[in-house]
Amino acid sequence: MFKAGKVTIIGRPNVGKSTLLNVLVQKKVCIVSEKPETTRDNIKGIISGEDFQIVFIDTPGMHKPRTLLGKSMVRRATSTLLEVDLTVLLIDAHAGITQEDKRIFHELPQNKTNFLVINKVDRVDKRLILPIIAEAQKYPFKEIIPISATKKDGTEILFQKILEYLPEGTFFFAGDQLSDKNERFFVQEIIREKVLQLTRQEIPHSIAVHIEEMKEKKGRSSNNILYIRSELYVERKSQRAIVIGKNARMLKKIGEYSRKEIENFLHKKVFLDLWVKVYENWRKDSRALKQFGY
Ligand SMILES: Nc1nc2c(ncn2[C@@H]2O[C@H](COP(=O)(O)OP(=O)(O)OP(=O)(O)O)[C@@H](O)[C@H]2O)c(=O)[nH]1
Ligand SMILES: [Mg+2]
Repeated sequence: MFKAGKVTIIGRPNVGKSTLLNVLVQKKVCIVSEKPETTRDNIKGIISGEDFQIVFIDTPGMHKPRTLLGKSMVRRATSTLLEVDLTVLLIDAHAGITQEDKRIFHELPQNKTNFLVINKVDRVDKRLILPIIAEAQKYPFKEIIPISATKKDGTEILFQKILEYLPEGTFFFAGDQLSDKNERFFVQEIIREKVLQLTRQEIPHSIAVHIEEMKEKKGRSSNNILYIRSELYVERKSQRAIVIGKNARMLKKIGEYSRKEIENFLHKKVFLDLWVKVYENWRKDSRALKQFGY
């Protein structure tokens, strides 16, 4: 029997949804950072075997939105609930089951299969996990599974349990397809990840990356080089100065880290041309959101 299904991973910001998706599909599809609200779009990660195909969906963290971008993120996450066979509600073992987790739980379609997955168990004393499981048992979850996504602990059990519940079906995507997103999207996300990792405070939230151009050019030797021109948008002039840094040191670092990962990802030599621009309050501007694909 061939099994096929869609599975959404939903939960508060920063609980490890993107990390978990990458582990489950055994590839880096989604960017990860220690800052909340990293993921802004639904991203499908696909894994296919001889007798199965699972389409996992990584979603933006569910939070109380303060901007138009935040609203769009939460709407996108919620919209996945309708299209899937199974929902993984991910929580953080360190925080336990919070009020917000309960609110998200009440949004889950109760006629479908819902799992509660307790992540980051490596961060807490094992004795603290049992009370969380006991509390979770008051809710109609089909399975309650403790894991550590970063340590890949319990993730194989989770994968097998998901497979067990999925219906009989056929391929949604070609067997070798990894995601529903294209190269341009991945390049944009890799650059955004490096900015998130290298900057602090409000910069991670205020950054948008836009790929202007991606084009093969003849390199100095006869080998081709992929020329990528990308614009980094921030919301204020002061943020622009920070992203560029003294003697453009920060921007060089962002460029260097990004280029290395893009080259690894695309298996191509890359020339990365980065420009930092100001788009005042873009997160509250519907035209900007459209332009940036949010
Ligand atoms: N200790 C520990 N840290 C983890 C684990 N899983 C994820 N993290 C860390 O938690 C942080 C957030 O991870 P993400 O995967 O970006 O979380 P997310 O839920 O996708 O976050 P948003 O996209 O912002 O909603 C990162 O620093 C991860 O390395 C885990 O099992 N154990
Ligand atoms: Mg994420």
